[in-house]
Amino acid sequence: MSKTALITGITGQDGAYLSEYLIKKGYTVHGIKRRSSLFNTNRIDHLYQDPHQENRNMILHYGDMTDSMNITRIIAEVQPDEIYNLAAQSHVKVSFDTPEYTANVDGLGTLRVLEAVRLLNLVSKTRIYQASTSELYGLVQEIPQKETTPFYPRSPYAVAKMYAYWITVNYREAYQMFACNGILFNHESPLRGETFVTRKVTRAISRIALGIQNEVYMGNLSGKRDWGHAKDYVKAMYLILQQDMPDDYVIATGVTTTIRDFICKSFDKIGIAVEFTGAGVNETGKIAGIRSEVFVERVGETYLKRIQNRIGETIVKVDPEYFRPTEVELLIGDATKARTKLSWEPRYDLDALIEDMMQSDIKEMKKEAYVSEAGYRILNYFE
Ligand code: NAP
Ligand code: G4F
Repeated sequence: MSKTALITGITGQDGAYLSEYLIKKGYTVHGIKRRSSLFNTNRIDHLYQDPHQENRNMILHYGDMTDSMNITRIIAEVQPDEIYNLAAQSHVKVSFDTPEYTANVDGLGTLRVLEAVRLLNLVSKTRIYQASTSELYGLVQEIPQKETTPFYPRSPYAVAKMYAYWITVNYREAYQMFACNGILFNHESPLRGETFVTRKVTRAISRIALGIQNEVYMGNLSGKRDWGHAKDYVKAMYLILQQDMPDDYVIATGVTTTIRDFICKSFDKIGIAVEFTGAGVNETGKIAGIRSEVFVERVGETYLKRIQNRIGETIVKVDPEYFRPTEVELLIGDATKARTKLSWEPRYDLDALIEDMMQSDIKEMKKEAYVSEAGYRILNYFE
């Protein structure tokens, strides 16, 4: 018998990779998507099946984490073996602007899922994965961070996720639910939302290389993150729900890197050397040199002269608008428990992650460059 999974947040980065992974494993995957005035399913369109098709293994339901009745009805209809609760207002900076909404979706949303499973008498059938986060460690109390490290959240997002973490533990202990927290450190991919730092950087670099954008404005460049690939991390989610006993696990690579170094490494992928000088809001990054053969191979000869003419120019600047009222300065995880108990091993290191993201964004942005150049040629023709 194939298993049935319900994924909240199926239209997000992790939802997309997890759906693909579970479908390949023979699951029937149900997902909750929000109503939107624009299409919001582009990450999962390749998995979509027409509702008139028989024996579908991918089914979408309209829903929202703020609507208890809707969540309960969907769980009642789907009768899932596994629920992956990934839906969240997941942007830390945005949570300072929308703290109540973030608490409602990220904190109470988790309670709504757990309580629905309990009220529908699905406790013995349904296993629940809660998308917990390394943001819980915030002002870190231990280096590296592991399952036993005390939490010190530093944003409305992290505080909401702290409620979600403990209500998951509480329902496990109070009602013997198979409910687990995956405490995942930052994980990225070509599908990462465009306003998270890694994707913002790989997109901006691609656009700068192709002459669509002149510079990029960043926030805190000294923050350190433990970045893995989302493809590796969704496998951990699955493994966490396949164990004999429910438990909580840290998922991380154990390597930490500054935002500044991430930027340099990403530029390096296309042969551009960037040099940073100054400090704080006055820190800037300049083009220090270009390895032409690498640039031509990765970006194309057409764009080489333009970028060579920019050597010495500032292309990275700091805008304090991107600073957070309270920052998480250092995250580095110790995933020993996951490695030993789940036999989880990440396949991607940071270099392979950046390679994947840069290749994808260069390809994507070339389409944009081509369209804008074609438009420019048409305009010139008519002038
Ligand atoms: P993401 O790309 O931002 O996706 C979030 C998903 O939640 C989207 O499908 C979004 O729908 C949905 N959503 C937001 N508000 C909702 C609401 N009110 N009702 C229903 N759905 C709603 O996030 P992600 O990177 O895939 O992360 C998945 C989960 O893991 C999140 O809970 C995040 O907080 C957590 N997490 C992420 C990381 C990481 O580094 N990526 C690390 C630790 C934990 P739309 O597409 O319509 O916006
Ligand atoms: O990419 P970020 O926005 O991710 P952040 O805040 O670490 O949160 C992500 O990872 C968490 C896991 O630890 C998830 F729970 C959460 O849902 C989300 O997926 O920022 C990373 C770092 C921060 O220190 C930030 O201040 O990059 C710094 N940064 C510097 N300039 C910037 C920018 N962040 C963004 N988004 N944009 C900038 O221009």
